[in-house]
Amino acid sequence: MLSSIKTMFLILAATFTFGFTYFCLKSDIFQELYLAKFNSKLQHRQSIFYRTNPDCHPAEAIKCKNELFRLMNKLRKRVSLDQDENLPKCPEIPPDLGPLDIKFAYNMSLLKIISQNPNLQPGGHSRPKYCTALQKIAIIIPFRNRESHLRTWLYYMHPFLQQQQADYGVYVVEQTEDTLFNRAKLMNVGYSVAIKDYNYTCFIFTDVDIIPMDGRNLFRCSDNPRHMANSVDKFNFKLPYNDIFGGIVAFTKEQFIKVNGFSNVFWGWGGEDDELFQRVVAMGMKVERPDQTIARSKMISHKRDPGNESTGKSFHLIKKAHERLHKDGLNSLIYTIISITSHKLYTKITVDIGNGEDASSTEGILNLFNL
Ligand code: UD2
Ligand code: MN
Repeated sequence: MLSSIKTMFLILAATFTFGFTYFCLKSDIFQELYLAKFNSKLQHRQSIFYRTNPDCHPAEAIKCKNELFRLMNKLRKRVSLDQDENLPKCPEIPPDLGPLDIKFAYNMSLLKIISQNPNLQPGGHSRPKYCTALQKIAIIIPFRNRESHLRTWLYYMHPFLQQQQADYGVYVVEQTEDTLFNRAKLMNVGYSVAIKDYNYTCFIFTDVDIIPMDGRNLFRCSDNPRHMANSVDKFNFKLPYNDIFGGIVAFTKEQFIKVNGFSNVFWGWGGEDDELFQRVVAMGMKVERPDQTIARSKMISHKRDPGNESTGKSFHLIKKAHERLHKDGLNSLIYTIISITSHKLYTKITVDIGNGEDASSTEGILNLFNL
């Protein structure tokens, strides 16, 4: 009798321990704790790296940067992105897509967004469960001081991308210094980091404040670079001018390399998008755009951010876009990664991209590129 009570007790205890362990492993809290530990390890590695490589700071850092990447990626790769390659291909057009109700009134908490997206992997990655996606997409967002916009973006865009059966990762690229914002250079940094993270085939560069209003606006790359913010409420759902190329653009890896990425010398608001358009044309490509009804999008209304004033120099720069193309872009990109951290909803890249001193005057910029 005593021994059967003992056995029952043991079975109960074992079931409880097993159940509890399973629950912990699955739960958000555990995953968050795991990530926090993982991130602190990452930062620790970085600080050791900088201590033991005192010369490794800004400008001449290309060699060191690669070494640092190698170290950090070794750790980050532990968060597995392996996929079962035997799954069937996903359909060209995912099912059940249509108009979406987008309102900016919510005060979204990160925890709520996390709980609504249980299938996300650390770093804001996701891919369809039952099929192999047609493209592997990195979403790159330039960022500084727009926390509430980012929350709104994450709230709407994770479900949007998952509905589209996308295999994707979200990269938020934050400029650390208080100096003039450089959206284009941040995009180049996002591309350079993401390409080392996973075998992405498509790069979508998007503002943090634009949300598509229809699931049929497929976040995909095509035979030519795509402009996907061609029907924004702010512009009455029309193109304000023909060559506009701002807001959201999509490039395959090959297309982005062909144009040498964005220019790095556009500090402050404006012009960098038009310059990229010129690069696309100069390299013999066309710009594609989705149907304007399907591409309807909402932009969160906002004032110009402090630190993103227009310098009035972009006009001169755009004029010389063709000449600068091969010397200014991915192949001349200089930056220092401060940290790369895997949040549940996105990968955050904090970066020092300099302060544009080399480009503090139009003459300075033109001299820099011998123009
Ligand atoms: C337009 C373009 C945008 C860009 C910009 C000129 C459209 C729909 N949008 O948007 O793509 O070409 O003009 O540079 O055509 N940001 C921060 N913090 C800052 C400043 C900017 O996070 O302090 C980021 C953020 O992702 C933002 C983006 O940069 O959405 C563009 O800046 P903006 O929203 O101030 O520019 P906007 O709305 O005039
Ligand atoms: Mn905006």
